[in-house]
Parts: sequence; C-alpha cells; structure tokens
Amino acid sequence: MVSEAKSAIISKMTLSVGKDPAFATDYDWFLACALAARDRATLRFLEGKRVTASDGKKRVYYLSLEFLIGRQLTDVLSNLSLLDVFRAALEDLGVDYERVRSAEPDAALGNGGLGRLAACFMESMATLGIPAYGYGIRYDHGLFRQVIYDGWQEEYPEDWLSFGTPWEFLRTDVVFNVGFGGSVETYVTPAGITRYTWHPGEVVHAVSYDTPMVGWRGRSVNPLRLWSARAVDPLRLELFNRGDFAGASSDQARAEAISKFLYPSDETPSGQELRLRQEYFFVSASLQDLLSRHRRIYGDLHSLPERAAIQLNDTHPAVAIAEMMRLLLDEHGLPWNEAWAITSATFSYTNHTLLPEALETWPLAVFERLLPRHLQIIYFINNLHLEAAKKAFPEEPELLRSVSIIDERDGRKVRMGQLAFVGSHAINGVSALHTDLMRKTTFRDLNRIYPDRIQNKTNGITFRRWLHQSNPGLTAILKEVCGAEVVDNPEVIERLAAHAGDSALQDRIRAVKLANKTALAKVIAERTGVRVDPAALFDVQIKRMHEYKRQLLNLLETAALYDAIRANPDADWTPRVKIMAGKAAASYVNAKFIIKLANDIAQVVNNDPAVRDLLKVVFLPNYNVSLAEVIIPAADLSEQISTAGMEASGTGNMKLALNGALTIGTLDGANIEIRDNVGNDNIFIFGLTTDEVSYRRERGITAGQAIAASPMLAGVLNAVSGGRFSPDDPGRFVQLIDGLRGADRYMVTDDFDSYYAAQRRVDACWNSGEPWTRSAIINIANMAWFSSDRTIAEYAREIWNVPVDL
Ligand code: 26W
Repeated sequence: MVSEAKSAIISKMTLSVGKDPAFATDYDWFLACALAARDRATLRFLEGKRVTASDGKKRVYYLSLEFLIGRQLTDVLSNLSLLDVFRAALEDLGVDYERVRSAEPDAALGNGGLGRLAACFMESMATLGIPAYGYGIRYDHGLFRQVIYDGWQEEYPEDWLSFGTPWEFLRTDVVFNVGFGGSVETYVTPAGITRYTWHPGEVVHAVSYDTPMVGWRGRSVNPLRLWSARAVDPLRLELFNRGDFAGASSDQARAEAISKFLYPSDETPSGQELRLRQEYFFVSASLQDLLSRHRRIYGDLHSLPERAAIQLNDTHPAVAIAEMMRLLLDEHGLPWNEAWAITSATFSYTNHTLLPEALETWPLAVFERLLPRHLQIIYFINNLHLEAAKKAFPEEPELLRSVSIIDERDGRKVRMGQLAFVGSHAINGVSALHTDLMRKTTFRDLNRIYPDRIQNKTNGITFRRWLHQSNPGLTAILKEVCGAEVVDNPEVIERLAAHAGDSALQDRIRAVKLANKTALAKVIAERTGVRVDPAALFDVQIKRMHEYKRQLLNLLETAALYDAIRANPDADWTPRVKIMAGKAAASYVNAKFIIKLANDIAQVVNNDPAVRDLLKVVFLPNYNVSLAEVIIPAADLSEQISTAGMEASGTGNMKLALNGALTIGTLDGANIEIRDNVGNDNIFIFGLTTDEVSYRRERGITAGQAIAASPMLAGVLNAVSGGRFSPDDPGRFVQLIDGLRGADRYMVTDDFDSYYAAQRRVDACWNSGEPWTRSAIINIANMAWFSSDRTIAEYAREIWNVPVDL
C-alpha cells in the first residue's frame, strides 16, 4: 500500500504538478497528494453514478448558497482509509504530512452554521449511501479573511482559487443558460390555453464544477456541483474594435460578478439585487440540470417526486419553487395543477433562524425587473393559497395578511419564507425548541392552515471531521474503551459512560486534553503573541459575532472577574484563559465594536501584573473551519450563552461537548437537547428561559431593574463605558453600553448575575478535579445522538423517503 501511494504521489508530482520532487514546495506536495487521492475517490464516484442511474434510486438534491467545507485532504484520505498510508509514504519521501495538510487553503464558501451544516450533511449522505447532489455557487472569493489591526476587524478578499483547486472537475458538457430581466409574452393556443414565454433581457452561462464528497470508508462518493457564471459573449469585438475596451468586456464583468463573492452577511439580508441574481442563477442552473437528468433517465416528468427530493437550505434558494413551475409550465407545457402537484411534492424547506431581520423579502419592483415571469407565477400561487386560506378561515383577514406571500405593507415585498412554506410538502426547524417556536410565532398562521407540515430535525455534526480527524488522541482512547467499531458507528461511543469514574481513563482523557491545549497554546502564541498556560481552564466562545450570541455578556463577566481578582488577588482563583474568535459581517457596526472591546480588555488584562496568570484573554483572528479543528479539541468550557429563543440550534455546542468540553449555556436551541442527553449535573445552565424572555419583552421591561439590583453589573457597565479598557479613547464604548442600559434587546443585563454565578460554579467544579473529568467523559459518551448521520437518517425517513444503509 505505502509503496503504491508513494509512486502515485510521485507520478502526480512529476506529471501533473510538473515538478521535480527535490524542488517541491509544501503546496506542490499538497497538490500531488490531493490529485492522487482524488483519483481514488473518482473511481468510486463514477461507479456510484452508473449504479444510481441504472437502479432507479431516488436522488436527494441539496440546494444551498453556502457550503463551508474547509480543507479536504485529511477528510478524503481518512474516509478512503488512506490517511496512514499517505502519511507513511510522505515520511518515506522525507515530507511532513502536517506541513502538506496546512498548505491547503480552506474552501470557505459559507458564513457560519448554515454553511457548515450543509458540508456535514454532504459527508453524512455519502456515508449513508444516499445518492445526492449538492448544488451551490463556486465563489471566486469565499468568506473574507479577517485581520485584527489595532484591535479592529479588517476584511481582506479571500482567494482560495488563486492557484486553482485540485479537487474539482470542470464539466464542459454541463453548461446552462440563465436569463434575467426582459419581458413576458402571452399568447393563447388554438386550444384556447393561455401560454407565456419569457424573453430575458440578459443571459449568462452557468458552468459546472464537480467536487467529490467522499463518505466514510468510501461507501459512496457524491458530487458537489458548484456553478460559475460566465458571459455568453465574453468580448464584444465590435466595441473592442471601436476602442471601447471597457464596453467590450462589460458583459463579462457583469456576468462574472454573480459568482465572484460570497455575501458575508449572516442573519441580515444584504437586500442587494446581486444577491437575488446569485440566488436565481444557481437555482435555475440546478433545476435545469436535474430536470434534464430526470428526463434522460425516466422520460416523463410526472414521476419526479418519486425520483427526486429537493431540500431548500433556508429561503436563499426559495425562488426555486417559482422556477420549477416556470420550467414545468412554459418549457414542458404541463397544466398548472399537475405542475403544482409535482413541485410541492418534490420540495422541502429548512428554516435556520427566526430573527425577523433575517427572513428574506424582496421589493416587488426589484423582483419584477429581474424575474418578471416568476412574479406572475408567484401571484398565481398566492391567489390559490389565499383562496384556500379564506375557505378554511373565512373570518380572519389578519390571518390572510400574515400568510400572504406578498406583503402589502410598506412598499410591497415578496416574502421568501412564505413562498418556501407554501411550495413545500415538509418544513423543518433545526432543534426541538426552534421548531416549536416556528409553530408558535413566525409560521403560526401557516401552521394553522397546514398543521401537519412543520416537523423537527435537530441538527448534527459529522464525527469523522469533528472527532476522529481533529482529535486523534481522544479517538485512540475511544477505540480502546468502546471498541474499534466506534469509528463506524457513533452510537458505540455510549459505552464510554460506564467507565466515567475510572481514574486511569480519567488520567488519559486529561492527558489528551492537555496535549491538545498545549498545541493550541502554541498557535495562540504564534498568532497573537499571548503566552497562555495549558493547565489553566480554557474557556471558549467561537462563532460568528452577533449580539444575540452575547459575546458582550462573556466580556462583561470577564471584566467583572478581572476586577474581583484585582480586589482580592490572594483568593483561591481558578486560572482561566478566555478564548474568543469569530467574524463580524462587514457592515455590522456593533459586532465590530464587540471585537474591539475583546481586544481592548485583552490588552489591559494580559498586561496587568496584578492578575498574573490567573486570567488571560485572547481574540484569535480569522476564525474558520481549520482553526476550529485546533480550538475545539483543546476546549474545557463551551460558551453557548445566546438569549433564549434566538439561537435556532447551534452546532459548535455539539462539537465542543463531543470533544469533552463542559457547556455553560442558556436553555436555547440544541443546548436543551444536549442537557437532556448529558444530564443536568454535567452542564451549567443559567439565565432566562424563552417564556421569561417573551414575558419581559411583552411587558417592555427594561434593563433598569437588573442594573439597580446588581452593583457588580452596574460597576462593570460604568467601567467599560467609562473607558477603563480604552484609555486611548475613553468614550469608545459609550454607545455600545448605552444599548444595554436602555432596551437591551438581548437581555444581557437580566442574565448577568446568573451567568456570573454559573461561572463561579464552573470554577468550583474545575477545582474539584475528578468530578470535572467524570462530567467530561459523560458528555463525550452522550453525544452519539448529535451525529449528522442520525439527522440525515431522519430526513431520509421522514421527509425525502429514501432508504439509508446504516
Ligand atoms: C440573508 C442573510 C442570511 C444569511 C445566512 C440570513 C440567515 C443566514 C443563516 C440562516 C444564518 C445561520 O447560519 N443560521 C444558523 O444555522 C445553524 C444551522 O442550522 C444553526 O445551528 C444556528 O443556530 C443558526 O444561527
């Protein structure tokens, strides 16, 4: 095996990379290994494709504007059971695998939770042998590179494709036209049927690139098909010949702009027309592709719902409902009812957020200009939908207003959530609480009309990347204690629970954690210059910067702890390292001020001899999948402190608990299901519940009471707004803190005292030693249910109706 791998790598180096191994760089070795690995994946891929085409198996199509894949080399090699072989082959060649591994740029084609979930799902679908296509956009530039300069976030273009990527295949034979704008011609056929023809004012080419998604043990390999936009006519020669060079290539620039950048907004729509162009671009190409495949294999389109299940990853691809209707009506001549029956039986929609500002709507004018035919179809869908609603609830005009796809208020908008809901046979939330809140709030009236459509599918994570690949030390222990089959079946991990009290096991778990913390401490020193003690409690909050995730609450507790240590330096304090990382959407001012506050607090605390090593604060720049793979195995405490009712699920919470971190969190999203699985004694719950939050909201209770009732809170608010941590600009955080003194939408002040108390419970447990490690082991053992294999098996059984081979 090793010699075979060696010759494969060498032949790729010489014949594909075109380099003499003697002069190869780390990046060259990465290319050679990736190409050799891709060969092995591709054979499985082509074989799988043949089988699926012939055996009539139903396919799943996962439509997502984001796939946060990260690096692929270790994942592909490990899932093909070739990692150790390639590592040994490189060693023989005098090359260090770790250097090769870190030469690969992250494929950062996503913002956060939604994008990473899509990547975990692709890996689990391949592992469970589900024939599936992921459809998305091949952005030239993924999520921006975050640089922290003088404590402030700065954004720089990310260019993962500057040297191309070895994983993808350009599919020159899979190119579709996608139209925009123009007008719709109406005509009546001799049979008296009204027909519509859309004449787009502009057409671009959608060119496809396939990247193999390899399942565990290479069970199956599915394609991730990403579309890149190209001008139909890249150079208008007539303009060029007239010397109008800009004009000559304007079409090209305009077309390519569609797949140039990932919108860096997480939870807040940009509202820009280019975003709608992106959404329609990949949706139209994907539906044209899957319909032409269906017709090629099965001929008649009426059997589509039996052969295809299309999942909408949030509302971003929701225009697909109207596009499918356009294709079935206008291109394939089906009558409305048949087209609608096929459409609603094929689509299902996942909602990932209830934040009102995150629910996408498009001004009618923009929609009409860009997609005139689709707007016609949406009007038609809405009329039939409102007819049905009126029949079911004749006396409720307010209900009609709330369920309408068209929002008639302030400037008339198309509501993509309502469109996705009405056009899907199944709608799911991503945690039990979130799904319940969908029924009670955002989709309350639609749920009354269609009471059996909403169901729950609590998120999951792939254990391959987030445990076996990123924490080999822990994996080795699990194989020994639970059996080698633990890598094949996540459920086997439960066997660890019986050994939670075993002191030898506890020692080994602590040793592995310490080794991972030492590795992280090295990265922290390299990237921030801050020296941290691996023996201290590593308290980690890693996620996108957003006020509802309450990084600010964490920082206020940090400042209060700092004051308490200074006031009483000889007390028995628990040495703690506060580790924070996360990107803020480029236009999100408050989130960027919170990053600055984190760095300002770090500056003061880390340089204050009075606190010595009792407290260190670190903000790690450019948080991404690869950095998460280093931080998560090294975490002792997992911060999941969102305002109850606002974090739909969370998935970082699952990754951290699976790697033995204890969670401090609110009863929000999947934290509740984690608590249900690990038990109340093995998690630190604090804060207002969802009901208490809505109670306070309804009564407009402000922060005054909470501040008045907590001298510590009042003190720390004054300290921060008074410039204690920003002597260079004392007023820097006045506005941020004033936001808490008033409405305090995210209830930071209300939860401060119980959070501070919970953190002291954490200190006590940490200092008790054995109970902490026992809890850590119980957390690991009880995370089996949070495998994305379980989540995907539920989607397959209860939404897609496809078999899984577990
Ligand atoms: C239109 C702008 C925009 C972009 C992305 C709005 C909303 C989004 C995503 C839905 C935001 C997101 O990533 N949501 C997260 O999805 C995860 C996967 O289900 C959940 O675990 C997180 O709780 C949720 O915040």
